[in-house]
Amino acid sequence: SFYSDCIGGACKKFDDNDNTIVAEPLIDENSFNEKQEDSINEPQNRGPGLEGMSQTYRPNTLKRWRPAPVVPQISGRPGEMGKAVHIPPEQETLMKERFKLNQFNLLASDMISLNRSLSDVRLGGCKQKRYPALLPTTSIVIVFHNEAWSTLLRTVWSVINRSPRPLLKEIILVDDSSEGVFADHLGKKLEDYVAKLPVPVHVLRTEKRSGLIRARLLGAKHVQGQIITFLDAHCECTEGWLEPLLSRIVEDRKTVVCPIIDVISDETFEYITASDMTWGGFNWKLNFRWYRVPQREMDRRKGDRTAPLRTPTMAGGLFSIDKEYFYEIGSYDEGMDIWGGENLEMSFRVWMCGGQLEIATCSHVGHVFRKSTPYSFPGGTNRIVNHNNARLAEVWLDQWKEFYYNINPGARSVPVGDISARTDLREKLQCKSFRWYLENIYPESQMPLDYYYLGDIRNVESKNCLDTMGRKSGDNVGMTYCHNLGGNQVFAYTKRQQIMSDDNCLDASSRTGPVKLVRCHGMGGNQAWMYDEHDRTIVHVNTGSCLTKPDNSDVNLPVLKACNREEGQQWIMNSDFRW
Ligand code: UD2
Ligand code: MN
Repeated sequence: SFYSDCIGGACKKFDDNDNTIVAEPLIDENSFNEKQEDSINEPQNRGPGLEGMSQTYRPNTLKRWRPAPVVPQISGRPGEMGKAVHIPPEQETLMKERFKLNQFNLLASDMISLNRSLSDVRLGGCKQKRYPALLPTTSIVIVFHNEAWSTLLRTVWSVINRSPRPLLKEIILVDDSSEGVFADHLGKKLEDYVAKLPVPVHVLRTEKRSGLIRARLLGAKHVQGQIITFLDAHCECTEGWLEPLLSRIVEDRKTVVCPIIDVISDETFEYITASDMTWGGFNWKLNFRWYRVPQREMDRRKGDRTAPLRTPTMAGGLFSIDKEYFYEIGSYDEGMDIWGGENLEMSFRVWMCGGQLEIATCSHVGHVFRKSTPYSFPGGTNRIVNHNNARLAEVWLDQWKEFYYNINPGARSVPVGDISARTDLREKLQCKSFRWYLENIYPESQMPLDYYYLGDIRNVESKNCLDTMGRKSGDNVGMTYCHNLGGNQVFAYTKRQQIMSDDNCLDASSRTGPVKLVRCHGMGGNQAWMYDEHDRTIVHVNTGSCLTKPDNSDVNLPVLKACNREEGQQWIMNSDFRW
């Protein structure tokens, strides 16, 4: 089973409850295996030295490394080997109370060892892989706002325990002005705690809440390693996670590499492996989404599932990047606040400006995906996310920004601020167009490369418009009065003869059947429609039937019928929007 929904943000339900409960986390400081350095066995997955790489990394800056030892299982502790933790019924009330603090099962997290063992989830082929004997060092940057102590420190411990020590320069924790109980827990005590760790760990604090983007920029400034690796504050790194990331960057320093992001259940903290057959995409609303890897990418990799996967976008939280390249390519947009948008912005920028974005399928890191956000978005969630997305749309999407604004008209009225520094950057780096990106990197995109029309679809007789009514794949498309606001009434008529709204396409499977919204498959079939501008008919190619206004106005469901040239089968696809 793998996680296939959008991550957070606009896909989350937001909860404005006050956090008033103090969690008492269980801390253990045991069992860092100091024997790592003087292990006598030659490492299994360390290959010969690295020839011809001195162009990018001077060999004397690279480190000889050995794989980190396997973290031993602490018997009797809950959650070992990534197993689920079940809370006894008598603690259910407490569990629910604590859940609200972080929007995950904090009680369960606090019961699990900070050093918990996980199983080796890699594909067999990954375990056989050899990596260069010399690799660059990395600094791990983890930003957080109101994070729980146990998840934050379990992230830190999993990095320490599962990274080859010579490659781990330091861990940089950036506290983005945590408040209340989180400020208490993570106040002075955090510095005290990390001072005892066997790896240099630095704690930085933002002066005021700055959001994850600017907090990461602060962390990056202090990085001393050659490669920056970003992680969220509720992750667990598994065996062999780091070598695939670093070795890809050594091969090509303009590569930005993500691990497979596995799922740590927000309910039980069970470690659930994600599919290596999904990659990152996005929809019209500019939500990051996982989609199935198309056959063409499997073919490029010659069917080898252990080979790095070129992904159109990244989820955003977990990736490695060469430090110099991070700045060369424009780090982040400092005008973005709190949360959201920076992941797609970086994805488009990297691809369009000469880099590449990959998922190293041999690297697995778990992450607690939450259904709603525990922290505040000062100024309003929609306002912030719309602001960030509008900035990226204005700078990178060219004409395709209209898909975003049409489906999410609220974003038009949010001020984007000054974007000149970012448009200058695009100019300076001589980045390619969004059309180039759609043609070469993401032809499967939900934003169609070629389309005839984007707007509402109006019936001549009833004067009503097609409307998705916000329904999901498999439901019938609806019809209602035309509101001229876009949103659920925006459709694109594409060169591939689809009539699409975001991820879904109009789809009919019989000559008199209902017309449904179905996930676009791009293969014609039941989703091919011919619009005749002269007759104004929308003909279903497979059946030859015509899209027809609903028979009866209380049903509001358009149907397919034999074509009859009447006005109920005439549609207008040229209305101008009035904003
Ligand atoms: C995903 C990414 C996240 C980020 C986000 C879009 C993964 C696994 N996660 O959302 O990294 O790219 O999409 O922006 O790919 N934080 C702060 N200050 C804030 C808000 C958040 O420091 O004002 C921290 C937060 O504590 C966490 C990190 O930023 O460590 C990411 O936030 P999240 O976990 O709420 O985001 P997530 O995983 O839903
Ligand atoms: Mn997260």
